[in-house]
Amino acid sequence: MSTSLRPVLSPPETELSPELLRKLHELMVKGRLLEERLMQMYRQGDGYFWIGGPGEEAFNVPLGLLIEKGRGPQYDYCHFHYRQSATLLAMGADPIDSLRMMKNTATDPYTGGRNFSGHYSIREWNVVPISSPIEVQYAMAPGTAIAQKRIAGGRGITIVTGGDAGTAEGDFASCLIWSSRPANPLPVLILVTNNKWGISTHWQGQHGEKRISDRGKAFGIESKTIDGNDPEICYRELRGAMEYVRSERRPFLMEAIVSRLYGHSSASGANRVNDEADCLQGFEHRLEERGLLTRAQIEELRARFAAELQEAHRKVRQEPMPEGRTIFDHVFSDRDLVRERP
Ligand SMILES: Cc1ncc(C[n+]2csc(CCOP(=O)(O)OP(=O)(O)O)c2C)c(N)n1
Repeated sequence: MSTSLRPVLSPPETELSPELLRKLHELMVKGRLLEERLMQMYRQGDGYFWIGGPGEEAFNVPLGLLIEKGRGPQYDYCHFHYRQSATLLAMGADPIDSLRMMKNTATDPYTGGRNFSGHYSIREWNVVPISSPIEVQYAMAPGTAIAQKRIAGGRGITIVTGGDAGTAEGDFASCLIWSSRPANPLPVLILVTNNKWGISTHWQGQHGEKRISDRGKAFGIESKTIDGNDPEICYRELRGAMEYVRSERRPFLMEAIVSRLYGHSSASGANRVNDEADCLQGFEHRLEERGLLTRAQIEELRARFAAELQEAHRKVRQEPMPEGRTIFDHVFSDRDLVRERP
């Protein structure tokens, strides 16, 4: 597939430590295997729908490692979209819970077995419920950022992610406008993972602007496009952008060019594509060349995670589905009031 998109290359900066590089790699492998297991579950009838982020690990893992997680406005607020499983893993989520959400078991801690795969919600970490209608998260993000701005000395920021096609929605424009009002600029890190597709519509026919990040310029928002397939670039650039938003209390718009390795979702077949760069393969070659990992160590890591996920799958298969009486739990703020209505 041809594309006219060229990421802006980052200037050389300080090297990341070997420990951090191995950690990034380990989480990227874990993230990829988790998605492959979820797709397998869907194919085996242990789930109704798959959507996730295989191909975005080089961006999503560094993001998760850099987030200041916690509850309340002193910590980062996360307004994510549905391709963020590797970010959650990097934040410390247990992979078995993603399997539970896939299987819609009552044990799913994110939605009690009531939502699609990839639709996380974690109050303790300020992970706002992920929405199926795309892009609404961009309109909500300024709200938490306003709360964070009001806190004197606060370093918490709001982080919002979404896809390239969704930037055509008005919610994205609302985010740019509300984050950059001169009277009250907001600490929002506005992220767009550009995989060059909106389900089956290619980027090239839809965007008059050269880069999505260019749209920030009109609002005076610091903006950048980066190579989202390179975890070292992603880590450094995200770290820099986050530090800017944390200390300046102003917005930053970052576009990351990523790959979509299994199509849009199970609705489009979830088959492996071979014409897009695989960030994990590229990173592994680099780590081998630098002598930081051997092929045998990489294979051992994969085998270990694959066995763990297989075991988790077996366990989740035995877990109960939610009971009918819980259907209104967590949907309305006052369940009894709703029940009393005629
Ligand atoms: C408001 C709304 N319109 C349309 C859809 C159908 N839809 C689901 S995903 C998607 C494509 C989104 O593409 P993009 O924003 O590039 O994100 P990606 O899925 O590629 O990461 C569309 C149109 C939807 N879910 N919500």
